[in-house]
Amino acid sequence: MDQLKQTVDREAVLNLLQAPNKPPEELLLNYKGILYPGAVCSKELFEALETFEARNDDLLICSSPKCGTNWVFQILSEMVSILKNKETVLDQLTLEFGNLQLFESNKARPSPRIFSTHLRFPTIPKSFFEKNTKILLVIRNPKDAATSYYRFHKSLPALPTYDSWDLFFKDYMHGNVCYGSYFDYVAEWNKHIDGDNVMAITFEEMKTDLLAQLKTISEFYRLPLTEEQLCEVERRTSFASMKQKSEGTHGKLSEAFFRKGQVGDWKNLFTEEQSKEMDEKFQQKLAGTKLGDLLNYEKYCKF
Ligand code: PPS
Repeated sequence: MDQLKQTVDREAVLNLLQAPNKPPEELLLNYKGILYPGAVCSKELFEALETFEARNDDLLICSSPKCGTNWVFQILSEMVSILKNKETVLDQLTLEFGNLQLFESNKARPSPRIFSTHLRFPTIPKSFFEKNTKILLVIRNPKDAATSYYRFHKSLPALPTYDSWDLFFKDYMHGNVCYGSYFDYVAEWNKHIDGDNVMAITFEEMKTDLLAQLKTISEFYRLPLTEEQLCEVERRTSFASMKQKSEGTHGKLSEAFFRKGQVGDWKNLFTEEQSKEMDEKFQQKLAGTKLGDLLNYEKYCKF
């Protein structure tokens, strides 16, 4: 039975991630050659997304898994709430999660809608580009993204479990994980990063100076927050603050979504050999590109 038929909100999606009700062989859905979490994604929804109608005032967050989606969602949600004088945060709508009923209810939501997605560039509904929706691309250094993703597989029942980091590393490097290759993801975006409606930010820059990044984000979205309001957003979206609230926002999955929130945790997991293998992949795919430079690989990805 389709569990989402009864409830069409984010809580239902979180419940399915926690208790997927699928045998291990059905945890992954292969759609057009890319893997997805089968507990919350379906072919029907992907087909429906092709005709999704975006709005100019939607806020779209794009990121490869484990690069800071939930953090940036919370930031945008706090910014919008503060400007609207509301205490409640908005619902996080993940484009590709849910069923057709949820898809329909998302269509009717009032503006501004905040969507997040891990979809690869070619599968993002065209209408976001036709409507000139502003898109925030969040990227993170691949070593920490891989580390976070591996830990996530251990703590999220909806994803297959790996017996070892070495096995996960192989799959990550070959793009045999949900949403495919990190390197292809960033390389695809690199071809579309120059438009006025797209801005890229990095996890590492947010960790270094969150307030400065909040200013940049609010200017990009033309959200006229005062210095004081930006400081309030900074306070509410620190790792400690989000982790503290996470039982309310993410229920039983709070530990899975808010783990360490650090830069450089990869050094506790990667071998020298694995580190070199990833360095080579970075050289091949991203070195010298605009997003490759933004990642500041030498600073964040060397022992
Ligand atoms: S997901 O599941 O793909 O949507 O995950 P995503 O939200 O993109 O990324 C999860 C990682 O982001 C960390 N995180 C934060 N770091 C710093 N500050 C704040 N406020 C914050 N919120 C989330 C989260 O802990 C995951 O990283 P790791 O390295 O696993 O801790």
